Order: sequence, then C-alpha cells, then structure tokens
Amino acid sequence: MQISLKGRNGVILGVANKRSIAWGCAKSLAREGMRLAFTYVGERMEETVRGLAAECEGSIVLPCDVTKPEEIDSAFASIAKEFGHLDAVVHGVAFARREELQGDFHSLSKEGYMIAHEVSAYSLTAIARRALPLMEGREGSIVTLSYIGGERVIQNYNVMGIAKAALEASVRYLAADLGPRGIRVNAISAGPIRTLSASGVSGFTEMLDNIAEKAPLRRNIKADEVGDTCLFLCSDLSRGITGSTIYVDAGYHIMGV
Ligand code: 1JT
Repeated sequence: MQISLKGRNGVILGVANKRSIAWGCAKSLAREGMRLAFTYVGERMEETVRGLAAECEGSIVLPCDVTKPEEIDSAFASIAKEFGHLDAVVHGVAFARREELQGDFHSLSKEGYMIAHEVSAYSLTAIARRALPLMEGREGSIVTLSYIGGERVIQNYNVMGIAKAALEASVRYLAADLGPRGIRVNAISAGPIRTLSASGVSGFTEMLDNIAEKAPLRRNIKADEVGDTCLFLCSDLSRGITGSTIYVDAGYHIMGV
C-alpha cells in the first residue's frame, strides 16, 4: 500500500487564506499528486483562493456557498465535467456569528443556532450527497475538521460546540450509510490554530499558551500536521478506518485538569 494519490481527484472546501487548516490539507494532498478543486465563498475570497490554487498543479477553483443548494449543485456539476470522478472530499467549513462565540450559552438565539449548524454541520451531509455519484465504484474518503469543543465544554466555544457535536455524529451516520459503497468518512479533531476563524476570538492567545503548557508534546500544532493526517485519511493507508475522529492536538485531549 502506498500513500501516493496520483491519478486521484479531490475537492476541498474551506480554504480562506494561507493560514487555513484546509490549506494545510490541500498542500499535503497536492504533494502526493492529488488534483484538487478548491471552493470559495463570495467574490472577496476568490482572488486569494485562486492565488493559492495556482500552487497546486491542475487544480480548479469554484464558488460554493454551502447554504445555497444551487451553488453546491453547480460546483459539483463543474467537478464532474472537469474531473469525471472524485476520490476525496475535505470539508473545512464552519461559521458562527461572533456574538455567539462569547458570553452566556443560554443567550443563544434560534437564528444563531440555525446558522452555525447549517454551515458547520448540515453542510457535510449536503456535500457528501453531491459527491456520491462521482465516487461511485471508487474507494472514496470524506474528511471533515472538528474541535474538542464538540465533546467537552470549552469556554466561549458555545454554539460551535454543539455544531461540532452534530458534525461528529454526522460522520458516524455517514460512515455507516456509505461504508457499504466503499466510502469512508472521518473527522480530524485539531488543536487550536491561529487562523482567520480564530482571529478576534477573545482570549485565543491565552488558550494557545495554556495548551502549549499542558499538552503532552508541550506545544501547539500547525496546519501542516493536520494536513498530513488528512493525507493519511485520504490514502489507502487508512483503508480500515471509518467513522472515527482522530486527534491532531499534541495529545491535549488525554489530559485531565
Ligand atoms: C469557528 C470559529 C470554528 C472558530 C473556531 C472554530 N473551530 C475552532 N475555532 C477556534 C476557537 C474558537 C473559540 C474557542 C476555541 C477555539 C470562528 C467562527 C467560525 C467557526 O473558544 C474557546 C471561540
């Protein structure tokens, strides 16, 4: 068995800039020869994503706002036309309104709840459904990005915590559903990384320091470390793994207080 992804195609959602965890995943996959389709949201992001995609041979760039079913459909129609088939989906999409990532959890509005879940959890299933016909008869791999706030209470993570719980449960249900077709579905629970999403999160620096102090490896993690685990999950080397959440967090999750 080889890690090589030559001749394989993947789609990657959630690259916003060069610090994105999804970009770390893209670089690892491209390094082993996977051809990639990048998606972006809104015109503001297009130029940045095109610039990054230019570093990955043979890649294409498509608009795809996961809250717009027509946009998902047309993105996958383009992928079908350009690539013919798909072997991997990397889902690195999440969103919550800033006011929902602080303060009292019980203040959570229905609107805030719905938006976070639509973008961060439901979208995995919405994307998987469109990817299915392109993965038919192939041993595909679907990978999503999660965070420990989906299983434990992490102060301020609030609505994203319950959205990540729904996301990780979706991974299990999709894995059971798609396993008979040879498609594997897994999540990577990444330690916190200073990305665009994390910017403006109050107390983020203190959180990084706290983890570097307590994690077994005594440091934070980098997006390329998540990328290499994503590569493993998209390669044949992980052929026996599905429905799992794998931690890339310097071991932080094993520690008690
Ligand atoms: C989103 C944001 C998803 C930040 C995220 C996220 N997953 C991890 N982070 C970083 C983070 C954020 C908070 C936190 C711990 C880590 C921003 C909006 C889009 C979705 O609290 C302790 C708040």
